[in-house]
Amino acid sequence: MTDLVQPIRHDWTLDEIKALFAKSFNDLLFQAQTTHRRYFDPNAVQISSLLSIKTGACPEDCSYCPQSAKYDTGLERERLMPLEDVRQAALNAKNNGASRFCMGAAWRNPTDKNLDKVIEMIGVVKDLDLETCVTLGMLTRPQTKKLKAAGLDYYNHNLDTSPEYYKEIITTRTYQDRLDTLENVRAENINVCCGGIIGMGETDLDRAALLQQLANLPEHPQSVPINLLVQVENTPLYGTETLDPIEFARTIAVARIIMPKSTVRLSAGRNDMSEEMQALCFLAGANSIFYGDKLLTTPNPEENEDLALFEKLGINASAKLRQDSKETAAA
Ligand code: SAM
Ligand code: DTB
Ligand code: SF4
Repeated sequence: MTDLVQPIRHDWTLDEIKALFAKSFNDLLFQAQTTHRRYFDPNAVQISSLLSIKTGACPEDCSYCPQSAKYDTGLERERLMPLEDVRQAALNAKNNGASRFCMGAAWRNPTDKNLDKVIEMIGVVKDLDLETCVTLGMLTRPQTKKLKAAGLDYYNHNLDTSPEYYKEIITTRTYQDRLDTLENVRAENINVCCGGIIGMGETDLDRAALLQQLANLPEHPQSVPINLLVQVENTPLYGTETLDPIEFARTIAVARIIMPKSTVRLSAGRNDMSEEMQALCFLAGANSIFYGDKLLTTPNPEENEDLALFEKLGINASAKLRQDSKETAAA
């Protein structure tokens, strides 16, 4: 192992992470790409499609989110989607080439009744031979047990930002609440999908501290979504100064270096990114995207644009990124 490729560690100090961010960009990208090639096929990118199964009217106050009931973003409040509509959306995603289907609900946490309905949805998606992921808010241990029994492959629950900046962004649940849910998911051996949002007006130090939190979890999340804030009118973060694209690429590179075996997803925000910037993010070690013309409520690039970009870059859409992973075991 060269010292460019770091072992799996859970004791990253903030100074070490800051030192990675401070490297010359070429050196940082070289290290990230070298790390990436140690564990992954460098030309394979996993693609997941998203569906909002319950949109809007969320009681939480996440200041980035168009689905919070506290902000008037013009979203219609919707009820939980009927099972047949979910099946149809998953079938479309599969026919378009997605390997994983992620369902999101605008809840603080699911009620047990709602969880049973989501479990039926997981069943119909699995019957289509797609990997399943859900993001439903906070979960108790009995709820994670039920999801495991239903065969759920991934649970998405983000830390969003650094512990320090967190209170500027959300007041209705704590950082510790998030860590507790992640622990419940891990305890059932469900793959963890956990990352954050950058471009929310946080400092360089906050970005380093978010990555430190992720890398120092007891296990690295199997999937790490790095979202660029999608600015939605009438949310408190609308009008935040936009993040320098080079800083975004650096964040992907540092995530790749310190969580070498995790899938790093270039997540929300691609609609505002040039092809060159996305190519830079793949070079920095991103190896997953959200695929399909809609995220949960906001636009994402059209499928044909993504396929054309993959073609130009010689990237293959692939469900299998590496041999030795818990992820492939779950697939
Ligand atoms: N309500 C559940 C929760 O918050 O855990 C699940 C759905 S929530 C929309 C899932 C994640 O989407 C959030 O944790 C956040 O990281 C991301 N997200 C929401 N709004 C976003 C935005 N405007 N830009 C980027 N990411 C966003
Ligand atoms: C994640 O990290 N990003 C996705 C997913 N997990 C559920 C959500 C992005 C949402 C962007 C804003 C919207 O479309 O509502
Ligand atoms: Fe609700 Fe999730 Fe949006 Fe926060 S991020 S307001 S919890 S839907």
